[in-house]
Amino acid sequence: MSVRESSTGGVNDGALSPGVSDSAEPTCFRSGYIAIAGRPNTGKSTFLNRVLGRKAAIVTPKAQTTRSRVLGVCERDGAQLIFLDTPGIHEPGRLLLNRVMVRAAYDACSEADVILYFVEATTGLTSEDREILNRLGSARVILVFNKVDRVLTGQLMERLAAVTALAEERIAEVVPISAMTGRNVERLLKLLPDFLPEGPRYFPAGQWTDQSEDFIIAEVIREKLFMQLRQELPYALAVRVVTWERRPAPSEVRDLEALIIVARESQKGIVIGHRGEGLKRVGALARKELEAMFGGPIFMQLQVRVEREWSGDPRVLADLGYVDPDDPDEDRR
Ligand SMILES: Nc1nc2c(ncn2[C@@H]2O[C@H](COP(=O)(O)OP(=O)(O)OP(=O)(O)O)[C@@H](O)[C@H]2O)c(=O)[nH]1
Ligand SMILES: [Mg+2]
Repeated sequence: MSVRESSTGGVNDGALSPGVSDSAEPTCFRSGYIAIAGRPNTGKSTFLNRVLGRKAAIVTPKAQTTRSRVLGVCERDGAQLIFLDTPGIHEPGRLLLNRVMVRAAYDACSEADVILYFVEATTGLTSEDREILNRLGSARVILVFNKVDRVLTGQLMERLAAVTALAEERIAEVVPISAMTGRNVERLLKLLPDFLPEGPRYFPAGQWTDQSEDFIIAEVIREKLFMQLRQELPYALAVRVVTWERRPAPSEVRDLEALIIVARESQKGIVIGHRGEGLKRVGALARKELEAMFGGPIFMQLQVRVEREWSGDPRVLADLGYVDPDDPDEDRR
């Protein structure tokens, strides 16, 4: 195990000890899957967005924002890096949605060539993290200490030293970064090709995700709802796109109709807000972002619908893109 930070204690682009990737460029093309896993809210989606230089996954200050695996592709140093951002691993309880989320994270890790396991630099590796790591399949792990912008260097060094002392074979590298500021992120990316096998470009140049436009749009709206609503409500809703189409030329307008699904009648009123103000605010924020994303005007209509117990219904979860409808084994974990 080696720790990728500077000998002066700060996080920079120098290496303290040699690791797998200190050799020259890979001589052949490499490609493979890199799972981004960890407890909720550790900055996994922020990292994916920074690496891709675009918004691939939604980010909020609330835990359990990501609900399904989000794939993002980029090419670096003679390798195609295929990232799988995953929902934060938590104790799922009995709710099917939570079980499906946690399972998506474990599944992505079991398919991956290497796992970036995110912890917060402010807390370090907890016993809970170590339990999760033991259940993550056999791929090697790069332990990522994220949010280093929030810790004092001395504290960071102590926590890194504590992990190094564990000397777990499974942990190939420990890399402190800040996904938010970008600090040390390039350094981490440079390590990755050496963890991947030789292989072809699985995705054609230019393709950066496998998500549909409908899914991305629904996620942007959900992000705005997550940011606006308090307490448990964000967890009680989902978003589904009903219509997404361009009007005939010469119009540049796209029509978007989306449904905000809530579990109870009382939640509907809260989402809509007094005189519809809540829904208007969410709509305005989402439209602004989507217009920038798709480069043109959008005529957007949002409706709120009650679908009781939607988060426990496998068909609804499949419809929302949270589970694979062909996968019969959704209760495995
Ligand atoms: N200060 C600081 N905040 C960060 C950093 N990375 C992420 N955050 C913040 O941490 C919060 C959670 O970030 P996300 O990227 O949504 O975290 P996540 O791990 O994807 O969360 P889940 O999808 O819920 O598992 C957001 O408020 C981010 O802005 C970082 O490097 N520094
Ligand atoms: Mg996330």
